[in-house]
Amino acid sequence: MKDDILNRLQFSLGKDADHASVYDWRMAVSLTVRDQMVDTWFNSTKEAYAASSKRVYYLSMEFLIGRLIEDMISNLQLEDTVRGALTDLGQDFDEIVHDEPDAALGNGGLGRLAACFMDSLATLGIPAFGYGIRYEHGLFEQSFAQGQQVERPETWLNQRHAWEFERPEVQFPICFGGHVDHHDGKTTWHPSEKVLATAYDTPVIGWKNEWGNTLRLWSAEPVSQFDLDSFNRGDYLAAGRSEALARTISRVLYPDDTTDSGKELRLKQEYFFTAASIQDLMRRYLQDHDDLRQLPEHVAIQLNDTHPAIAGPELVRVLVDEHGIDMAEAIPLARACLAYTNHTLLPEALEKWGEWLLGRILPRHLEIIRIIEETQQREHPGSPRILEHGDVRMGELAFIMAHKVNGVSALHTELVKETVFADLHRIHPTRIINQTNGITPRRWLYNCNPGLRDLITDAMGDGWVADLEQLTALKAKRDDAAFMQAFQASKRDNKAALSNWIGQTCGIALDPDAMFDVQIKRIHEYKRQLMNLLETVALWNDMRDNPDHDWTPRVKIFGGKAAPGYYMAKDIIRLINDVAEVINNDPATKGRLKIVYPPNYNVTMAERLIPASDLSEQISTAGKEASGTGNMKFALNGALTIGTLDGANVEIREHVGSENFFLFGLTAAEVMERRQHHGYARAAIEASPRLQRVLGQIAEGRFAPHDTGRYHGVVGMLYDHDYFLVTCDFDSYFDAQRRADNAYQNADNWAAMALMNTASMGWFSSDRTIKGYARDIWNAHPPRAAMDRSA
Ligand code: T68
Repeated sequence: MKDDILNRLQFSLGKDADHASVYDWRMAVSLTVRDQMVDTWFNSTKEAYAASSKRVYYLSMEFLIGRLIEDMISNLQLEDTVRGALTDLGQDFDEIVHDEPDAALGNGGLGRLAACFMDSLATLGIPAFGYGIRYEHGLFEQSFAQGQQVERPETWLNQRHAWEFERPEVQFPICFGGHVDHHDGKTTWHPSEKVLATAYDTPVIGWKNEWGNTLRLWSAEPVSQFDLDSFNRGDYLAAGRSEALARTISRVLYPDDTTDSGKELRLKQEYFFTAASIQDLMRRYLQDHDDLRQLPEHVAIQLNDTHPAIAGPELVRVLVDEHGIDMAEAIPLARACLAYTNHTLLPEALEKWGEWLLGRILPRHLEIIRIIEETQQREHPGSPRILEHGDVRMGELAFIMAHKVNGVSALHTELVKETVFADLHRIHPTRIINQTNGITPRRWLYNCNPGLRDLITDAMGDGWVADLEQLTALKAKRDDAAFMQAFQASKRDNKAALSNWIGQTCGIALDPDAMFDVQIKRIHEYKRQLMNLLETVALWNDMRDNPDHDWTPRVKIFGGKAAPGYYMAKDIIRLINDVAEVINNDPATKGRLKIVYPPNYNVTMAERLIPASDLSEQISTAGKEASGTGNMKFALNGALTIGTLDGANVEIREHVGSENFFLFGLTAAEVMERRQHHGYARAAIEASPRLQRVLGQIAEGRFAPHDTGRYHGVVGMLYDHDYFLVTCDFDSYFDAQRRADNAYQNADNWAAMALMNTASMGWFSSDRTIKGYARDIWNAHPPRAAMDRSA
């Protein structure tokens, strides 16, 4: 390993050890590690070909993969080797690992789920490709200026990406615009614009290096580099214009989660990566098959939300216009390949495109959508329409072109059946199924929490890493005093390490024995960071009123970004920072209450915070969080949840036991019912003196003394249109927090509850989720049957 690293340093980086920077060392290590997985990767491809396996194609606008170096090293079981080699070379392993920038190619849960799925597909040995976009700029970098969010472009590709292989030979033309000709029964699309999609492949190697799949990300390039005529005329800007325009398509990740931005460039991005992926998978299929009617036996295409929903019409277009299959046959053939995952019920997130815009960018696809619409209406008169009020509704399109549609938690799936797709569900009663989300235990326990990982492995071996349900054996350890002591110590160590980091990065001193209460996720009204903050102010008031009470010391940690155009979310961020400023400097609550909000929350920060958490905030308005996956990461790492009956919280509570979960709040049915009552928010505020007082303080400018009107908008919203029922759930939430306070006072009992969480979370492995998709949707199997470790 040492020689390999030095060779790489010399021959790939052109540096000698005496002059190498941390970056040089990291690249040398990464390339060395990468070499070690290439055999597995090649062999997996060969085996999938030899077995003529069905392949899974996971199409996703986002893959929030974060840093890869630790995944790669641990999947290859090289931790000790690499660490040892670097120590011998006088280098610091941890410093080198932390030098890798996060690949932030996603907004949040949806993109991170795709990354966990890639890990599980490889671990299970299911032949699969992840297809997405190689954004030059991932999710923006967040900083705070006087408490307000400032966004700066993210620049991960300013450095070489160590894990990818550029594939200049894998290149497909992608067309836009123009018009369509119908002649002698033949249809021709004459596009007005063309770009090239170039592939970049990142190997995704499963646990213990047994199987490797590919994450193939597309980058947009111009058809011709630059216009030599313009250049020779001296018009240098014109010479590069078409190049710049083409590259725009893969330039930046849209930072709006859960709002449909409806922008032309976004539609082009969606079609760009979808069309490239379909050309690629068709080429692969036609290499060793000639009958396109067998396509569904070999190809499963999963649409991660509606963003790649144009895959339906695109696949039909390819089958009909390029391969001469009848339209009537092509539609069901495409449907048999396609499946669609819904991730949200929020109306503002349901994608739609103006018919006019879609027709201008993709004229042939609009024609095909009309034919799909007619076919659906003929077969199912009265069916909900894809085309409505001048819009193309991508949810309906995805549903109608999919043989299976899935929700991401039990509750969410029921709500999908009852609300957004109620009418389509009546027509296609077996199409909607549930696949509750999961998380990869490799990243979210094994790598991010070495203390707990070693404790578990010492107790039961490492079989749990690829078979997480084995963790139930830990339940027997609750009466083992030595084990419980070590369990508590590992949490304490993680909290001490986090306190150090927060001291260094935020300049705030924390007491590692305080309860670490954490809410990390995108800032959104439905996730109710505001309710958490109001409760914090109420607690502060109570602490000041009763200074002699035996208060449980708390550290409230927030993390998360707001979409740049989401003004209410940005006000909430500013309010958190303003409140933190006042409370953190109040001598009356010193040592009892702190608020920290480290900027630029990302995957790497999650890996730091989650293992050091005691309490996990999962407090969305019931019915709004489709699943949540952060909730699973916390519980697996031994945090207790304070939460509503929303998304996967419901199933987490069933697994860990209601006595190990702090439940509060209205149910989804009660939420819908409450909204019918006129003036529900004012009534709730009137009934809660505690809440009234907090809202009064905020409205008076207690936390913005030089700009007292700053939060009138926020407070006014709570009084007049509190759509997410912060006011209605406030008292119930406050009470649940006090139950958590009391429970925390008994450290041994708290640890026993935490252990029950860790021990009960095996079912939430994304390995279980992927087996569900493979069985119920894809009918895909590992070519090596022996790979099914759960047998
Ligand atoms: C999330 N959705 C759900 N969307 O909110 C979360 N949307 O409950 C669930 O656990 C997770 O998906 C995985 O199923 C998102 O993260 C987006 O990020 C998004 C991005 C662009 C446009 C729309």
